[in-house]
Amino acid sequence: MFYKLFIFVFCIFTTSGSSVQYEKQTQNLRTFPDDFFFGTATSSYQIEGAWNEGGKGWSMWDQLVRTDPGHIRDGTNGDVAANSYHFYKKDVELLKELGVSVYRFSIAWPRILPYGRPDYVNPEGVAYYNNLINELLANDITPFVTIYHWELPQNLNEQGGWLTSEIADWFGDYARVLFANFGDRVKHWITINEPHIHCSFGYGTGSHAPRIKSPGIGYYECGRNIILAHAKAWHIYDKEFRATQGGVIGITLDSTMAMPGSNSPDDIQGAADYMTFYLGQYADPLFSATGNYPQRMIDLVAEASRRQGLNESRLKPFTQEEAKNNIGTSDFFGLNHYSSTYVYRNSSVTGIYEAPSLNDDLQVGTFPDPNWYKNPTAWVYRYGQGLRKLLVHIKDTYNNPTIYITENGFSTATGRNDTDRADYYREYLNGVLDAIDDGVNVKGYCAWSLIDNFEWSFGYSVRFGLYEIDQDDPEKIRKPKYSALVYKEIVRTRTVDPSYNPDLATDASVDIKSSFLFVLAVAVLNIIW
Ligand code: PNW
Repeated sequence: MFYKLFIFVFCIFTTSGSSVQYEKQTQNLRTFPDDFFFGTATSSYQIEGAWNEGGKGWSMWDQLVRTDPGHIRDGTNGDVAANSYHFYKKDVELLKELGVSVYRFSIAWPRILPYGRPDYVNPEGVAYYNNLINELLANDITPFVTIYHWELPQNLNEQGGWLTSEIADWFGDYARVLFANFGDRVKHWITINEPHIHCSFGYGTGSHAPRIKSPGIGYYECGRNIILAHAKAWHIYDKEFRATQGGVIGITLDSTMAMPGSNSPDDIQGAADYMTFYLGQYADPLFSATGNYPQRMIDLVAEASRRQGLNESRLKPFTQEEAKNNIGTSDFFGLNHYSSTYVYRNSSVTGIYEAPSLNDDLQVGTFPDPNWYKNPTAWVYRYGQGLRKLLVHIKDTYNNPTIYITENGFSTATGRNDTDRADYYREYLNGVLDAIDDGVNVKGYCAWSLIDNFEWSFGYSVRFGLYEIDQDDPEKIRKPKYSALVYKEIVRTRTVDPSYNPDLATDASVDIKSSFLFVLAVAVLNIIW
């Protein structure tokens, strides 16, 4: 009788997952400051699904996947994705489980304004985001809301989208609807996600919606209009809402960290120019005292345009009035960062790029360090010191702004034993600790991404989630990966302990259902026995 009880109790213990084999190292681990937050990030098209439910209009991504499905690597789309439109409470449960205090998500413009303009506001769309925001706040999680993460209403795309300057007004009017509806509870706004990637992929190479290939003209026009639209939304918030709502509003820029491939002056200048073209193009108008593009970039594009026989530069500097309106219009520096690169400039790159294009204007080549680890699925090379260098670069170039890291993450294929992603997070968060020691004013970090999601033109073939989702599962059950357990411990201890090695197989949160069934089976056997 007693031995049966013993076996029963033993089984409960071995399946309940409470046995994490881990003892904290005694060495002195650095701690993240008290005012530094941890969070995770997602975006609406990549997780929500419900593409034609609840009164939502079409976005230019809905248009792309319906008219050109073969363009997506695995032929999939965001029609259902993680189904967060219906399962948003599951996402909030994960955030609780991770112990993070911030959730960065985006609002789908056509879910709020199905035709893009504010003459009709969709009540079901407003209700959905109200529910999500209220659920977050009820769980003590601060919403960081991205107003635009690449889901332009198709209607506005057909009227010129980011290639028309009218979009500054369209965007401002949309942002005002969000401030009016959600600003009583949302105190952190991000206007636009990654202008560089959006303009480069959407209007340069054409690999993202709206698939326009114009790398030397459309790309720059898109970027210019994005800056104007951002500034418009900031001024609307500042004038009409800040006094009563008391929040902050900024932009999220992406940047790779570029380093010279050698000590040659050409490589050094090439790496500096790379940072100027990719980051400075967007950061200088908002964070420098000129309110305009970096002079070096203005000169280089003007020179190339002249050589090409054009009457004016393809990069149109902001007018004095516009520049004045740009200055200081980001309350914080939102930063997305994934990877680093080495840069060279010599005669071998002359004339190799399609012209006109940013690449041709910039005239550099890039290569990774062969020692940087990379998962075969994507472009992300792991080099945590790159993030440190980038943070220091921003501090030194833009007068030490408050920085929030709004995305950072690593790609893998499917599978939950993602020790390489966990190593990535450890390495990059150590880079952040180094940057804090360097005096950088970095105040928060969001891991990209909470859950596996629709990775744009790669579909679901490339995964960035801390939690895995089996795309064939209609319930879209979210299961933690090894990296989720590691991130959770970093958040809990506010340190990066290299020796923490959780046991994915016995973690309590992994598969409560199946361990419960096992215990039940043992109990039943016990009774029969
Ligand atoms: C970001 N690059 O895009 C986006 O904000 C997310 O929507 C996306 O899922 C995530 O990063 C992962 O890709 C990027 O080539 C896409 O350097 C490409 C690059 C950087 C960011």
